[in-house]
Amino acid sequence: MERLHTIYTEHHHHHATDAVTLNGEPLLCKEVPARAEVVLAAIRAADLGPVVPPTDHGFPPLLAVHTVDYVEFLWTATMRHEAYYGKPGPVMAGRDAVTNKRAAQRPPETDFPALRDYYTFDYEETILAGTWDAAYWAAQCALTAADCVLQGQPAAYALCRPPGHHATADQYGGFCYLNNAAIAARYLGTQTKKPVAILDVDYHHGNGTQSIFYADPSVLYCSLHADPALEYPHFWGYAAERGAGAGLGTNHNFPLPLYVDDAGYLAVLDEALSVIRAFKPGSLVVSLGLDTAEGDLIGDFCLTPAGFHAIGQRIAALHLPTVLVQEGGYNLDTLGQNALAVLTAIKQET
Ligand code: Q9C
Ligand code: ZN
Repeated sequence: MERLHTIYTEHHHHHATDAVTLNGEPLLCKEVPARAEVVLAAIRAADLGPVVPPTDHGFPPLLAVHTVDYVEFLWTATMRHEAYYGKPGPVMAGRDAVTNKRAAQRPPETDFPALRDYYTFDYEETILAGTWDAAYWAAQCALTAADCVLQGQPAAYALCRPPGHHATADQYGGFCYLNNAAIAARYLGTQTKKPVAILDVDYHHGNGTQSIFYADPSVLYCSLHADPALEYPHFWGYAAERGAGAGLGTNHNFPLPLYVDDAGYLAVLDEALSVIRAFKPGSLVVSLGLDTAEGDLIGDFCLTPAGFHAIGQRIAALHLPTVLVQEGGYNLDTLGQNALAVLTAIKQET
């Protein structure tokens, strides 16, 4: 392929996780704006292809994945926080967040702290004044990348920030608010009327994506990730989770031991790719986390740039229209190089 399009917008800066203090202390969130900027700089330096802004698809494709009450909460959370506490946020989940994993009743409108904790499974998360704007436009980046492949390009890359794969239909967590990959997958399925496969190579299990499509036979979810017995998100990502109802058999988890290297990773990736081939999808969405890299600040895998290049080659060898969606990856010294290793392989092989 001549030119691999990158979809990028500066809106992500409004989710300014590097500029937050809580009781005088910095937030110390590793999901920072500089992540997107180092990837963008690497793409520009290598002249990978055009960098284009997202087009606005509005709310319908977001609401095809997320509930309207959740979207409304995210959109208004910092305003509601200020109205309730009489001072501006950030919105920080409270300790009740962790109790909300099972069926629960939505608390009354007037109980802001309970509502806040109802909509997250993760008490370390925060919603800032600009989080909604950044999350909205990240989802639009994924949708615009989907448009590129719908228009006939073999692949396109959405440089999404914040990431998305931990976000469920109605809960945020793990740095994720709107599930960019799920939104793109649902949109591709609707537009093409064909099954869609999602390959999630982030270090963490994409519990949000899994849950959104768990009973949906038209979307295959395959994920390689650190064993949830040892790693976040702790409660999801086991191999026994195979889907439910009509979607039984369309969810495949490949938990891996810590410190897995290129060879160990690629052997299991080949198993996942066989599952995807057998599903005969019309298109592919890749949740492209790069926190599997050696030296990542959060992940404990040991993938090298050569490993990332091989991942890109194997994805390209599927010969499917492919939307790549940026997820995790936290070492600013290697993130750009590793993204480029995957993306140049996709560009060369398709
Ligand atoms: N104290 C993504 O890579 N942090 N999210 C766990 C435990 C959550 C990672 C810290 C990591 C979420 C998109
Ligand atoms: Zn991750």
